[in-house]
Parts: sequence; structure tokens; C-alpha cells
Amino acid sequence: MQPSEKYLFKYKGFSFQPDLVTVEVLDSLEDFEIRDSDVFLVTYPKSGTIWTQNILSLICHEGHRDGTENIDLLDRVPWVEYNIRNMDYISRVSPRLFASHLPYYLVPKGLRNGRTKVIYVSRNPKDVLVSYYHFAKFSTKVEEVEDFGIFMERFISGNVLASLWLDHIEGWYAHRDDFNILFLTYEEMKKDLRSTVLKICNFLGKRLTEKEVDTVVNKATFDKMKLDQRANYEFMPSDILDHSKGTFLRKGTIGDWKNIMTVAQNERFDSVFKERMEKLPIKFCWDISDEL
Ligand code: PPS
Repeated sequence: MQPSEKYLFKYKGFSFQPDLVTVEVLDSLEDFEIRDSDVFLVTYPKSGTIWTQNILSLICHEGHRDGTENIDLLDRVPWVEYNIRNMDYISRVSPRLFASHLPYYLVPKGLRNGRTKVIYVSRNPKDVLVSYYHFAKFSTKVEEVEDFGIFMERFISGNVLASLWLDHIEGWYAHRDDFNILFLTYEEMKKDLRSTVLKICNFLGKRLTEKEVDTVVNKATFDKMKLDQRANYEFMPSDILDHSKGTFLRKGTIGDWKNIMTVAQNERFDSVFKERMEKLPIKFCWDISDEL
């Protein structure tokens, strides 16, 4: 069963959602004007994007930390390629925060200025796959595939939005010297959120008091985020997410893949991914009880 063109279109070898972006917009991204003070959060889908969007927003906006501003994540850290709210990115005040699923070769060329900060968050690909599979049930923009085995085959052949996980992560690591980039993993965030928040503050050159750091950590925990209407994506319109069928903050753990993948599926996954993964300069954590 091949993916439907209703949900995927390829632009320069990378899969996008056809309802949410046009070729003209993608063409224009190359020359999108970058500021030194911009911060770009880049991820493969389902790797901890909204989590890190929330952390960035909490670090950079006092009004988010102290709850005096009721601005949601899509306004705080909009997607550069999917401008869902038709925002005027040019008139945004600095520092502008952006999220993106773009591969290294499609980001604005100004990002290679060596100054603009890029944060790349990755997650072990089996949990990405499982999270993606569940996401497809409630995102009206992602094709739902009931059979997990079929969805997995699409994932491991790159026939999903954002194409092949391996290509995405390999590309960003291989070209890391072209960018001022901080690499993080979902798993290190999960194991030690405070250290990750401090790492991000340090990278951004942002000094927060101990108390402010505590607030960021507290508001970025899974349980708190799930209840935070500015952060849990329940503000997303129902023509994009069918909230009766699922939730963005689903389980938020490491190792959920073990609850769905059969032994045979796991072996099949490894037979396709293992060799290339071993060459990545990063080791993943596959279970919540594993050491990093
Ligand atoms: S998307 O569609 O690409 O923007 O999705 P993304 O935000 O990258 O990934 C969604 C998964 O991230 C989990 N999540 C969290 N985990 C732990 N703590 C916090 N605070 C948190 N916030 C989001 C979310 O639950 C999705 O993972 P799964 O495994 O489906 O629960």
C-alpha cells in the first residue's frame, strides 16, 4: 500500500504536507533573511519538538514563565516551513524563535553564517516510529495506517512526512560544522531535564536565576505541559488535529516501542537501520531504565 499523494509531496527529495505549504514558499526559504539572534529548533517529527519549543519559549519569555502572557507555542515558536497562522515573520521582534523539520540542505542559506543558533533534537527512531504511528490517528494531515507493520515499512523506507529518519539525522550530523549547532536528545531531556535546560541557556547565552530555571523545568515536565493550554497543542484547529482521537502529549517516555513492536518487527527494523545507525556519532537510549 503506497502513501497517498493527498498527504505527501516531494520537494527536492524531501516529503512535505501538501495542504500546509507550497512550492513557492519552499523556493523562497533559501533566501529567507536570517538574523544572528534567531534561534532555529530543528527536529525529525515526533522527536521532542513541542517539548523543546516550550523550553525555548519559557527560557526566552518571562511572560510565559510567570504566566502573565497568554501566547501559545505556535505564536512563540512558529514553523518556518509551515506558516500555519500566516504570520509576518519579517516584522517579528528579535530574538525570533523558529521550529522546523527541514533537512540540512533546505534550510535558509543564511543559517550557515556561523552565528545564528540551531538546536537539533533527536530521539531513538523506534520511539519516533511509534509516536508517529499514533500521531497519524489524530492528525488529519498525516495518513492514518491502521496496520502498524505497514506503517513501519513506510517509515523505514522514508515514505512518510519528512522522509527517512536516517537521512535527516545523518545529514545534520555530517554538516554540523556548517552551523552553530547544539545537538540534544529526547532521552537526555527525559533523564535530566534540568541539565538540558541549563545546556540550552548556556548555548543561548541566557542567564536565568536558579528560581527561573526551576520554573522552566517545572513547566516543561510532561504532566505540567499536558495541562498547559499554551503548550499542549490543543489550540491547533480541528481541521489539522482531531482532538477527539488523540493527544499530542501522549506517553512521553523512552521505550514505548516495546509495547507495540513484535520481535520480528524489531529484527526487521534493525536489519534496515542498525548498520547506518552504528556510524552515527551518537548513541541512543532504548529504554527508560537504561543508562545514557
Ligand atoms: S511533532 O509533530 O513533530 O511536532 O511532534 P514532537 O513534538 O516532535 O513529538 C511528540 C512527542 O514528544 C512527546 N513530548 C514529551 N515527552 C516528554 N516530556 C514532555 N514534556 C513532552 N512534550 C512532548 C509527546 O508525548 C510525543 O511522544 P509520544 O511518544 O507520542 O508520547
